[in-house]
Amino acid sequence: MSVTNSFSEICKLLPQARRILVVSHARPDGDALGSTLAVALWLKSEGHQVTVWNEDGLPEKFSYLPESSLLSRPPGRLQHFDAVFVLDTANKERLGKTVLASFEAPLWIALDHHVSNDQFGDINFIDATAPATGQILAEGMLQEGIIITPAMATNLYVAISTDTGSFQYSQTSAKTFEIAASLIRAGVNVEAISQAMYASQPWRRFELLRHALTNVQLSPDGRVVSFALSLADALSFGIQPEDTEGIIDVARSVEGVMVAVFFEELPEGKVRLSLRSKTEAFDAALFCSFYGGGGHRMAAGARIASSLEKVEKEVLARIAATLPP
Ligand SMILES: [Mn+2]
Repeated sequence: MSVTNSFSEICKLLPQARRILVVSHARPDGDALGSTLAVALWLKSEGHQVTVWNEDGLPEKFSYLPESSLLSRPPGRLQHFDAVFVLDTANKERLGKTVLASFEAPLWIALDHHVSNDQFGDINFIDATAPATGQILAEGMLQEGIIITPAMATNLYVAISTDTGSFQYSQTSAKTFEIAASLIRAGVNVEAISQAMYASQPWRRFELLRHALTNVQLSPDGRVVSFALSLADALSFGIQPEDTEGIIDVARSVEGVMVAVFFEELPEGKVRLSLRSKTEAFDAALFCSFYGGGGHRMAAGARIASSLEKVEKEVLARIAATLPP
């Protein structure tokens, strides 16, 4: 295992790899998918034979990403590659069982911004100060003089925009805006892509939002807001796994709230916990690591094997005990 701190070292290694697999974490978000597609398009333009997988395929709501049809689900039978490029993924397991069972590669390249990244690659380029994996990639590509096509620029822009909560979260910096400006010069249509990202939700998700707004709970001290979604309700709305993404950010928007929590009941007796922190005094990643999860200081998650009621009670009590008086 070795650690590298530069994108150029990755670039130097690539010519020796002909067949390259590009992957990112299961239940992919905009950063995972945008980064994956941007890298795939870049490697294709360099003449590599590129395969792009995600454990959960392409969620319907990301079908607007340019060249998104490059991405497919892993086949479930073993294939051989010269290298695998792993993006936005803190540890191997996050790739998902089927992805891991579907390939062998002598060279693992990991590029990520999760502080919890365990450096599973042969080459690891981890920048935990970056708000998105897409920003690390765009910065590297700009520095290396790689030609960024409009399709690559749009994928990178989506990666950065979605992971920064539309250029709002704590690690959004002057550099983030400079890189975004370069991507816009490279051909991003800001109005069109913003509408695709933020103004194109299906009605079923809006129904879920209405349900959330009706059932959301505020703690007596006004510092913790929480919402629980049962499996029965999820089924009645006919929601897709990606529909619950971002519901928590509506709750987060309440004045005085320090922590927002979303409990989602999953099949097989598990609960998905999503956490957002609005204060330095509460580290969401640290809190979730107690349950075997992880993420970032301001946004993290975990999966807990227990009933929805038990998890709700236990987690809310633990948050109350963790927050400063
Ligand atoms: Mn990310």
